[in-house]
Amino acid sequence: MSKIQTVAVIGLGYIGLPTAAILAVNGIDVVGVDVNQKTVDAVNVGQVPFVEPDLAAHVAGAVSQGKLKATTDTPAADAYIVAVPTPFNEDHTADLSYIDAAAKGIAPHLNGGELVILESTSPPGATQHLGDLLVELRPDLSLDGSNGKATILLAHCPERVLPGRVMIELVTNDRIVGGITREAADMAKELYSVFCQGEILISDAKTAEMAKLVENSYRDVNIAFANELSIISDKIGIDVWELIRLANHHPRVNILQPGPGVGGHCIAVDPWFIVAAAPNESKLIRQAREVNDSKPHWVRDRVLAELSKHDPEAEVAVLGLAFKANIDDLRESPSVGITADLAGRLPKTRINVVEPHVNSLPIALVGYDRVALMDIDAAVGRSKVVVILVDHEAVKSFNFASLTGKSLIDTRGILNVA
Ligand code: SAJ
Repeated sequence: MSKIQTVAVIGLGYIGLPTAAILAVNGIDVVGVDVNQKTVDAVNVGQVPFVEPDLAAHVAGAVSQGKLKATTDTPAADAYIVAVPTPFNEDHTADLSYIDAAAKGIAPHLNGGELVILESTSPPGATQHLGDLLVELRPDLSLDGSNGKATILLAHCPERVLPGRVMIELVTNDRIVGGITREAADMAKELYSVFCQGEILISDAKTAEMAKLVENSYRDVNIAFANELSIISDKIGIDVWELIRLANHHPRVNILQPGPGVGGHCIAVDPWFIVAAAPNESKLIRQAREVNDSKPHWVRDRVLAELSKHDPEAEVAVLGLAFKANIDDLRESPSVGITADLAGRLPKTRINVVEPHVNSLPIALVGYDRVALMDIDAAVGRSKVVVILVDHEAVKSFNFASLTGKSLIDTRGILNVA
């Protein structure tokens, strides 16, 4: 039985809420803390404010058993898990203000001996920054027992779950636990053992921070390679999907898939934290980001080129807004960017948007009277240029066979599945 009986999870977003729920269904008394009253109210009646398979059942179960509740004020607890956003500033450095706000909420409740875990994806040094702030706010405490002071056990445990598979991967993924001290790492490992069936690997905080950033950069660099191949293939007139399929028959080659760009709040963000930490040394990582960030412009130019082949009244169908298939998450989505870019450049063109996972257009597309959300049959039926941006099941199962006289741009290769 864990020494930790009560956990406060600060930030009830895409990571905090699933973590709170999985701890609660495994017997821990969990209080979720969020600045958003609507989120707090939703959780307290067992509801979830976003789509993630199985999350609703976990939250509803935990709340009905009295193991999970939510509040806007940080309570006293045996352990605190900080899962707040770490967006980047204009200059690509990390904005740690949400971490700082969490520290201010936690500090008054500490007596020494509590575990504080930073889960938010963070630049190297952020866990130490959090620790420095806690000790500044509570000079009677220390991070390592120095000067005989009681200790705050501080660790970084990056989340690595894949949106769409969060409730499975929380349990099955291996986990890295980087402690400011070994004692902190051991206690964090004990807490994660409550629900994690994967291996829990111990390191120091900065290495754990970098491990998370490196995992996402690895993927970003490899997607950039695929995206660059798609542009090269288009230029020399070959099918990139066939090219990758063939090359991947090599036993040591595994090229990822090109797309309209890289979206989401992780892969498109995290590599910048490495670049900011070592700007002159991160050449490949920066270049990959730039390749992926420029892919939406290339897609936009292809749409404009196809549109110019049709009459001036021709309409465009945009299939998918989410940052990847079968989720409702539009954050940092290249598809939203491409659609907004087209809407801005084509004030006279109707843009028919299909996104089966949302009920209304995102803010970036509001205010354009010629941009409308509709079902896929209507959108494809009335449009001369059809651009596939997301490989949602609803898009993949559509019959594209008879689109005579229309231009079809497939950024996800769903028409080329062998
Ligand atoms: N994408 C491609 N081609 C591919 C794979 C992905 O264009 O072959 C695009 C997707 O369409 C999407 C973006 O990349 O726009 C990111 O999607 P993803 O499925 O690769 O990753 P995320 O952002 O949903 O989740 C990632 C995961 N990291 C890794 O796989 C290394 C997840 O494990 C992390 O927990 C998550 O980031 C996070 O929170 O950091």
